[in-house]
Amino acid sequence: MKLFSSNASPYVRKVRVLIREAGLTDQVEEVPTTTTLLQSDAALMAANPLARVPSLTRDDGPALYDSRVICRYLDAKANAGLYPEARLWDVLTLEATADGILDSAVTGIAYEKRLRPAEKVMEEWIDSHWAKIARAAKVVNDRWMSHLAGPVDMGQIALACALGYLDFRHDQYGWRKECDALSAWYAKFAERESMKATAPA
Ligand SMILES: N[C@@H](CCC(=O)N[C@@H](CS)C(=O)NCC(=O)O)C(=O)O
Repeated sequence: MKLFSSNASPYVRKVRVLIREAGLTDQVEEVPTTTTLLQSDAALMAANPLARVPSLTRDDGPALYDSRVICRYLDAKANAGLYPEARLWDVLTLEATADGILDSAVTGIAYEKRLRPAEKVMEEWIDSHWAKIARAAKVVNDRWMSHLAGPVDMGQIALACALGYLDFRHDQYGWRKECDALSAWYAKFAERESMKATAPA
């Protein structure tokens, strides 16, 4: 299997962390791919019409995307138990919350700042996306700590990748405000070998 990959993409990082947690490093080749909304990589586009990383090619079927599909597929393939049946809806909701944080952080804020000419950047747009992120982080801090204290699952991995991306690209907004418990959880989770090996540079 080949993974269209990018060191800076937090969605790719979810898959890369899962690969390491599930012991699949010898089965998935990570192919560094440079693609942007304004200039798509041709090989990536051939595998995924949306031209987004992560995308996964495999021998026994068409390419898979997006990160949630790939993570679920690889987890099933490795029988890794990162989507445990007993807590499935919680895990999926936590993963969706993390991905929602990322959608606001990547498309809502990073692309707005990086890809638009300065005079077209809309501050209210950025503020609204940050408000979603801050609200989601606070809800996780207030309501999800007992889940986060449990065994590692894909919701936790996605959340850690989202928080890592906030540190990487949006440190100035300070997601840790009012999120002491979450901040302490993240500091510990970030020490996992899978997280250290996939930290964005
Ligand atoms: N929902 C997708 C989002 C993937 C995504 O937006 N990836 C970004 C990189 S962080 C990308 O490929 N952007 C290029 C583009 O949108 O053309 C997932 O979970 O995989």
